[in-house]
Amino acid sequence: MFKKSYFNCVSVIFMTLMLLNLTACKQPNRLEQPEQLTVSEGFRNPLGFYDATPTFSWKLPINKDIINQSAYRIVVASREDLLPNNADLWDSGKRESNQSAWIKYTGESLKSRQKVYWQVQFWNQSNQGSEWSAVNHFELGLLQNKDWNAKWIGLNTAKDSIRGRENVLIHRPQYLRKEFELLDQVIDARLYITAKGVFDVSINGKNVSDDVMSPGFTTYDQRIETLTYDVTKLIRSGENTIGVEVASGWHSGRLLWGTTPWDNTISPQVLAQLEMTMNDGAKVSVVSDETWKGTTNGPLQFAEIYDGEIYNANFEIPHWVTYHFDDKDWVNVEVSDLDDDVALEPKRHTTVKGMIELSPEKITQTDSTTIFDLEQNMVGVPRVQVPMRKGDTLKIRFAEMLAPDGTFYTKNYRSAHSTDYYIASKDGDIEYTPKFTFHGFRFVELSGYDTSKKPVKNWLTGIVQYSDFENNGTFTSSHEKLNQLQSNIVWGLRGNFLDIPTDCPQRDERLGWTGDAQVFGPTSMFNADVYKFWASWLQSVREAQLEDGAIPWTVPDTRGNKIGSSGWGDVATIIPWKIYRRTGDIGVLEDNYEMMKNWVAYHQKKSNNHISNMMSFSDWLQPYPESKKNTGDTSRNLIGTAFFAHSAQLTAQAAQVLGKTDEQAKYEALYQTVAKAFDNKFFDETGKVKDVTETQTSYLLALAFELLPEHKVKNAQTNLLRKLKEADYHLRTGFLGTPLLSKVLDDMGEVDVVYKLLFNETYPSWFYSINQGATTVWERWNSYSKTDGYNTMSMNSLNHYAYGAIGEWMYERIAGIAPLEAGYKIIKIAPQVRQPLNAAAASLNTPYGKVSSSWKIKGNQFQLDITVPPNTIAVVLVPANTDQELILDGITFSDTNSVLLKNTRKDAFELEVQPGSYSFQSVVK
Ligand code: RAM
Repeated sequence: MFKKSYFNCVSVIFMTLMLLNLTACKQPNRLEQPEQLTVSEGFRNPLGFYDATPTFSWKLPINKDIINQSAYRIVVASREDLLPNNADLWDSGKRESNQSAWIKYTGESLKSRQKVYWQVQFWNQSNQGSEWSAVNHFELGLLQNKDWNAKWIGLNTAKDSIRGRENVLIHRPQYLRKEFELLDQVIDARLYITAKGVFDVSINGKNVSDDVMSPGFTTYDQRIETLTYDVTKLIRSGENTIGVEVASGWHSGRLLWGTTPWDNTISPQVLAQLEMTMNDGAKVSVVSDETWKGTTNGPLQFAEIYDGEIYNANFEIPHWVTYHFDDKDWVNVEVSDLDDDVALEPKRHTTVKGMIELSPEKITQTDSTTIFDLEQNMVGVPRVQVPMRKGDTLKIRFAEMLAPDGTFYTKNYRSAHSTDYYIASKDGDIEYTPKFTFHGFRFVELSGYDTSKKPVKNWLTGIVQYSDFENNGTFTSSHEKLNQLQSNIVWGLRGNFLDIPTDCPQRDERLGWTGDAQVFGPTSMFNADVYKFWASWLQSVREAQLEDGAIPWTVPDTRGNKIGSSGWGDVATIIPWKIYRRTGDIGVLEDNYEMMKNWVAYHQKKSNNHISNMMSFSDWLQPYPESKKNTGDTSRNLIGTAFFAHSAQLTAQAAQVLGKTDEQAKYEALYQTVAKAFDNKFFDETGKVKDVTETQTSYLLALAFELLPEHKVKNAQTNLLRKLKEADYHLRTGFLGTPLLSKVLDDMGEVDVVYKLLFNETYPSWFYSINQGATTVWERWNSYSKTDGYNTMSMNSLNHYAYGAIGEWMYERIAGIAPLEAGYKIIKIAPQVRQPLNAAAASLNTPYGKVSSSWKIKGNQFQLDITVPPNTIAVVLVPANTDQELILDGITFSDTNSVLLKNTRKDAFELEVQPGSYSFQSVVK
């Protein structure tokens, strides 16, 4: 009996295993899992997330069996163990769709603090399913003001009435602390925190994060961003202390035009809420309230963005963020309630951090000072490690460049003192990194150190700070100066993406100038993963938009003068549209559509019979202005009318994408009407500018924005070429005209002329500044020259990204990667091969994965290597003498499943290419 049942049991197990094996064999192999999952504008597993109605995106793995996606399924749950089969928040079900980015969440509504888990699987072109992706997650921050029990706290630093530069009220930095005891073990702890000002927080003596200048710069009178940190590991059972340092920052500090419209007499304040879950499930919280104490008697005596810091080590407060610290000399904080009309919202893009460290290449010593050369104009702070003598003051000065005699050139900082001081409390080595300021510099001058010691390079490190984003693309070529230009563009981006897009990072300005943003935004999207950065700033633009639709000159608006400028305010239409083209995410159009319409309405209000009379900074800093004005020679009204038409056209296009047919027709008609008025007013019958000064930019605007009737286009193009020829093929364009040059000439078939302009070595040109030693893009084509020294104008930034706008054309046309459909679902790869280049290459992370194009030419042998990401298709133009053969991956080309010849042009093979990597060779000429 026993024996028999034993036998039976074994056979049952055996049979089951066989069966299982059989079913396993029958199951088709699952494809590899999707990768690089992100939510909303590209966040990876965010904590303190802002978006309760997120979108989901993923990328298909690279595999020869994966060409396209035919379907997907997303599952979302409140606990990881519920996935994939018991998703309690949302199960999209299997959806037939090739969309693998920006899928809207339509599940249960999500709330503050909620942790959400999700994963996705897809099916390929032959309906073969993939493995489930890894489980990703996000955790929402505090979404509403009512989630806060904390109060704003701080000391009244206004009452000291200290006045600084430009007579602006100075707030001494504050140190705020609170002790608390916990009876039990903490299993989970979140710190929600923000400031009116900028803060740095630590718990039990340990820094909570390496973020700097948080919470960043928003329209403070409407919205302040909040940060969320997982501090579980910093909190212990028993005695704990939290300490916050807070300084003026953008909120209560000095900004151009004196003070801020949100009133810098308000002393900096902190809002903090520490929420803990204990071992037994109990919730305990510690919030900023009247029980906190504070002092301004700490080492940081002064901190201003423009002017720098004063750190006096004699005032250091050892152990002030530990429990038994005696704070009897500290005072109770003042407390105020939350303002109902200022929304507290989780930060919606990444924080600023020290991203790169630079070491000096050269040092030059005089008797008592040493100059360190980082060989790169950068933005951030220094870390100094120097020997000092007790009581001495280390003075740290900055400069973007040296005067020809080797002395410091700081005139272009204007009123920004941009100097840090460290006062030593003892003999010996000190280490200091400024906390609540930043500088734009390549050179650092130190004085006040112990001169008995010989200065060495490692006394100084340059810490490059910018909003924490990743590279999104690369561009290289066979031409050293073009590569330097690319590097200057990228450094301009790093230097001016410090929480908001700024005009410049070093002088008494550093503001969100809308025109500069409009001009450089598109190029930034190639080089860096900045969708979230722009989406966040666009929220500030929406908030800053005035009743009548005007967009302030700078956002956040620091001037409050209630008027818009054409070409600047058009950031409202141009950036959302450009982001949509790059990402394919219609969310950015949905969010900004009302703003676009309102801006067009403002244009309308500022026009008579559709001819604009709007204020404008015009073609800012055009070289050789006859008018001798910064605004250049192009008619203000011509510029305004051109942008009116263009913004109406972009709004029509946005309406079309959003399916708003009536509005599309309305804005399309408006665009046509304004274009017609523009043509009548500013162009004669022969396509020549009339009644106003004829400039390169007047033709560029007319052609770029398609404002002329068909029969005048050719003549206008000829006139533009004449103007260029008159200038010996040099540009005569400022901020608004320059970005249009390459596109307009390219559309005219004049790529040779673009190359000529781009490779010009003489003023005004991109390489001119490179020849003068530029390591970033300059505000003026001749901010400095080896022969004449510095431009004498006070407005002379050496880190101004606007002219870096040419970068878009370098990626799209020199390397040749452009979207044919929004988001690069269809890609065009069509490099423009011209001397003096023998090679160029670019790669770009699209929503579907990395696309790359790399070409080289030797004699008449041309080679193009490309990668097309999964779930896209590419139209590739291989330049060639098409009488000669085309080689694909080493063998004579004939149609394959992946590459089809669509057209044989005289000078190129046009191919349709499926995802994968390919190498083409052709004979040119
Ligand atoms: C300057 C800024 C900026 C420009 C405005 C009009 O002060 O630096 O670049 O947009 O003027």
